[in-house]
Amino acid sequence: MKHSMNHLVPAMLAVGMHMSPGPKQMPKPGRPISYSAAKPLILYSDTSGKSSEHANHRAVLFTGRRIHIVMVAVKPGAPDQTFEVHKFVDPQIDTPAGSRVTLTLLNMDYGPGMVHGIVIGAAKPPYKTVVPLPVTAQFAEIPLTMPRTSQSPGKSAYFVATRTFVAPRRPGLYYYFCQMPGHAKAGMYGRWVVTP
Ligand SMILES: [Cu+2]
Repeated sequence: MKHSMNHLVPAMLAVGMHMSPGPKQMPKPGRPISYSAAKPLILYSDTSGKSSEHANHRAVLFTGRRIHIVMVAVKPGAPDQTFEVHKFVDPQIDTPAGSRVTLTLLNMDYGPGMVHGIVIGAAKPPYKTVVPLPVTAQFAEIPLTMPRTSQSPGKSAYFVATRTFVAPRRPGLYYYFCQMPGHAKAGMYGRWVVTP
């Protein structure tokens, strides 16, 4: 038994390395990054996953066991209190059950109080000003992240936060939303679907 396990480990590592997608360079946690350092993250966010659109339903599907998703909070030009993924505003995000998800939040918003984070869990809309967060009903949280530092996007520094978590093993409908008081209520949320 032990012998066969030893054989499995290098194979699993090789698969993991081979299948690990994501932006080539990730910023160091806690430090703001320049616009030029943010650009590859924006490009990755705009292009990763497989998008689908019909009527006013927009979804971005991610497949595989290891997934990297970059969500932008309020891209310049996007409506207030929104997330952008794959050039969609607040799209549905689909990830397979049990997949290992690395989620990066890039806050591109500007102004006092334009602090944003992400909670993924069972709490469903309509939301109150403060969304109660029972630990048992959420499966991931990205802490509140500061807005950009300058009115000019090109001259700004940007704050980024990344967390890795395992999607629930049970397929189902969840939601992602911003935990800053008032933001989810104002529409800063979307569906997060755990697919079989
Ligand atoms: Cu927010």
